[in-house]
Amino acid sequence: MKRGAFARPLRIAVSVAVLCLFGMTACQRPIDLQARCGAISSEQFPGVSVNATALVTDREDLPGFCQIQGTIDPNIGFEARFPLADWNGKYYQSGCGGYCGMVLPDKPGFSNTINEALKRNFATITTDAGHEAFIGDPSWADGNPEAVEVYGHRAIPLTHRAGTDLASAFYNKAPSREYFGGCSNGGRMAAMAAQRYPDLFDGILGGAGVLNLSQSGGIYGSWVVQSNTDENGVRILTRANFADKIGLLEQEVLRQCDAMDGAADGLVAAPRRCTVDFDALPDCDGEDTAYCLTAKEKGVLRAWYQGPRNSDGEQLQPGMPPGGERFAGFWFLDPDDGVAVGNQLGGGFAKYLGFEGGTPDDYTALDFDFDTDPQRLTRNAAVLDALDPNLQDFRDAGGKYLMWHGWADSLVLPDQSLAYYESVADEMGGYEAIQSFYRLFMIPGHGHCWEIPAAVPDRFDPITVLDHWVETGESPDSIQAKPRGDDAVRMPELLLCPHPAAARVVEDPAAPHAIQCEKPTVQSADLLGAHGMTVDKATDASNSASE
Ligand SMILES: [Ca+2]
Repeated sequence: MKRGAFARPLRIAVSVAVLCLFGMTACQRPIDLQARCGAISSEQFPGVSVNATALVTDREDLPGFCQIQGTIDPNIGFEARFPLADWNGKYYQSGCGGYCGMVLPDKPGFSNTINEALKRNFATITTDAGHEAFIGDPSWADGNPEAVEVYGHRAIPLTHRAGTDLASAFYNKAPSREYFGGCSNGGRMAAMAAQRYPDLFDGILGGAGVLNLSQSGGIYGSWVVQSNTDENGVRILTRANFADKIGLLEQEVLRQCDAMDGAADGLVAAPRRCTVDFDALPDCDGEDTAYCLTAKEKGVLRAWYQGPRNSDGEQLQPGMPPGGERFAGFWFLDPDDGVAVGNQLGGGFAKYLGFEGGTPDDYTALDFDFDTDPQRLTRNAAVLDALDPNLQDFRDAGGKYLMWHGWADSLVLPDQSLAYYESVADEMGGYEAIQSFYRLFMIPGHGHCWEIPAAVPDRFDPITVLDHWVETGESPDSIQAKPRGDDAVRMPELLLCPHPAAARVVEDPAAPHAIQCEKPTVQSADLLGAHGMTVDKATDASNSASE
């Protein structure tokens, strides 16, 4: 925001002034954006190679836009989409998921995508973060520290410079607001933007951030793969043998865990309070059907939900959150002809990004040693992990940061966002002190970045929420989540609350069954303790909230 606001408008102002000297018509005539689109490819932008431009006006789902494709130094593939009419004056830059490597401008929804911003008339850009590969494959990182640093965080300012230069030239006007939005690895990039580049963006969206990528990829990722592999190296739970059992498992977990948050309402809102008893599920005696689990299957589930431990029984990471069964199935059950994306993401981390000095060529996640290897995951921690709790510069620059994470996310554990939010609160004076610029919404029943439908309403428009926050300064006190049209959900809508507030039914005869967000009481503070925070801190939050 700030840096660009000084540098570029000067150049633009000069060029407009020169045009005006030669005749007023140049000053008054609206810019012909269709002509500008083609002309962009013949202009020079520092560090940018424009390879192709096109006018796209035949998309039924999108407003007409100028499509600009090219490369940003050192090797960042990008696509920018600038609306041809009714530009809202603002810029939106998306992150990318997994290990990136693909330019995905037409990915649907709000996760690491640009079309939803384009529909709202933003000038948009998305990138591959500096290398070409399938998003589950990190082998490009081997022997390429520059690419790792670009992927880790440098792609953020390099893309910002290029994207805002292009937009400023295209519209002959610098953007009035600049936003970043990402989920999963894009959520990690969002945190990096707030931590390392605090003056670039007026607003940041960060969902399901894999903030501690080293431990998440190395420890949790390896644990999920190892737990689900037998002594012959064969995967135990697969799509073919277990996908039909997910419904049974999901129902049983809901039965056991729903009421643990204080309300039997179809929401598992406090999954860390619930230790699932898998013995309650029917055993397969003889015939293996969709209505029973084998002893081996139960063994995998116990390990998955228990989470990584070393041989002393020390807990290294949390386990899968109860309530995330359908999502665990989506991410970790291998199809017949390949490896599920979740297994790829975890399986490759230690090998290509985690260990100092690399690994033998035949290393796999099955070789990860939970006693000795966690402390070896240092190779790229400094450039990949987004854990700096000091957001003072971002706050002082006026930035707003909207973060969310699903309580049913079994791919990127939700505890990461809670732990980071708590660390920022600790660093910067408590929850009340950071709510003016940084809010976290934990979403019961929400999986990972809306990639597959949830059992509860979990859809909202984060761009509009953030934009309203930035433009008005009014922090979002709640968010109404709704189902997508074709989602089969257990309730019509869901009220999301900024942590540590929680949704509560209002005890008001005039408004029966109304729900609102309430700051924690002593009782809910105990609930928060179960979410992975200490009870003392949560109680402190309730005390300060009542002052
Ligand atoms: Ca409940």
